[in-house]
Amino acid sequence: MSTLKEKFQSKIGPMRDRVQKLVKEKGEVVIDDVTISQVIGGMRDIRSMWWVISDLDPQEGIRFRGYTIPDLQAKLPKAHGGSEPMPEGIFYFLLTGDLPTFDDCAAITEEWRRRSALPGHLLTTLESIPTDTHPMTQLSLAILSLQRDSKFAHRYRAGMPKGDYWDPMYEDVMDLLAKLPEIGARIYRRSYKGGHYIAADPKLDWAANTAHMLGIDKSEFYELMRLYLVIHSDHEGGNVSAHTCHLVGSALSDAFYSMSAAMNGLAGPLHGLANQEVLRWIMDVMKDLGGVPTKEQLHKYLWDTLKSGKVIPGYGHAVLRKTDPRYIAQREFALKHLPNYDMFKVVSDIYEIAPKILIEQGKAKNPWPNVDAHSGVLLYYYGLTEYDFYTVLFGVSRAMGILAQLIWSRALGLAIERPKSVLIEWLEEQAAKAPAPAK
Ligand code: AMX
Repeated sequence: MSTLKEKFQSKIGPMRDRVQKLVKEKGEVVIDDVTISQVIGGMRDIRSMWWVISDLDPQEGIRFRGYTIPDLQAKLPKAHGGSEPMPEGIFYFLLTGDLPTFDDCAAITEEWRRRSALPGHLLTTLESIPTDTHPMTQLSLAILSLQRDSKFAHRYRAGMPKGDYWDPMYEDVMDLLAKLPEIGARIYRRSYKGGHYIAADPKLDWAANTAHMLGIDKSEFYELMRLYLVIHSDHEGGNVSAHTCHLVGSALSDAFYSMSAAMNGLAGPLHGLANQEVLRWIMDVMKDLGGVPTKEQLHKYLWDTLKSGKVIPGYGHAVLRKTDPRYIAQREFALKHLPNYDMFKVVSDIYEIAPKILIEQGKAKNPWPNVDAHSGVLLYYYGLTEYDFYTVLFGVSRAMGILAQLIWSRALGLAIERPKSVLIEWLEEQAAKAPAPAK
């Protein structure tokens, strides 16, 4: 058994005890009220899901098991010669709650390398998809095709006690994470590089190998991939991709069904696809205005975007009410590595102007940028210019968080999700019964 698996197993018992005690002794404690607006408005902010591995504060942003992004940039192991944290480390940390050593990370790199070979039926599936199909559709189909080999599904069919569910789930998750970089790179190379694939380099870590198989062998881009794959990994449980994975998995669908479904949600323009939309919008700005616009031109362009009924992509958030720390981490990377890049200047100018305009417009509850407002410019700078592909990289990273949670969900025997839906007549009845508001 691998060290990571043993370490995880040692955490299950204490957490099961903690949950059982809480439910047995305090299960009836009321923790939230729900309004009609929340029911109609996307269930916003209703506290109704337990997430083990991260928590999102509206003001300060994401904390991964209590640690901020700068904390983790300082504490997680770095690849030799690098200064950004390794994704192997965030996965270890999210799953176990313990900070890994460099050797722990290296063991995961090696384990994922061993599990990384793509089966023939996945390659056949990919080859059957027209290359102009959106990369996210290709990703979802590729992941789903791996379901054939799910260890969880096979063990469940053979009959397995509930207490063992976590074990084959862990195995499936490790298989899937190991294969995702090559799946992503294949989608990229077949869609944009004529199907000329690049073999993995066994000497490289998971993130650097992703960069290498995409065809960008620059140490700075390796560093960007490490940072990118760490910061996109998890954003608590209520966002569309995380919640989808959680919901589908709650029916005891395996990791491949759950992850493929999650990617279909990530592909929405209000969620992960926003990173592609940001780049497309910036390219339009620079094309329409003949290069880097003046601030006055940008001001007008932003208003024109809003007046045409579109959103400003990369701005706003369902939970956050401040600039996303994932944006800040990427901005710092840009200030260090590409401070004079024209497109970075446009991104910075938008950061200066867009919040004021959104505040003036008065609709968006959060006028500040989210993670997607900055990721595209970094990828573009290093030569990854095909922005329709960007959400695939988001998905490769997001897999680490939502699949770590999925293992926990099976380890804890969490129930099938089944919230109660209601009819408009019932809501109107509740409204009629409520006391009139004080004048
Ligand atoms: N530009 C223009 N209008 C915006 C806006 C933006 N960036 N963000 C919010 N609004 C509007 C909403 O469309 C809504 O308008 P409506 O009343 O006419 O329907 C109003 O402001 C209130 O919305 P909200 O409560 O502030 O946001 P929300 O929780 O409903 O939605 C989000 C959040 C992210 C979907 C929204 O801010 C948005 O569409 N942003 C642009 C797309 C984007 O960047 N998505 C990525 C989010 C991060 C991620 O998941 N990867």
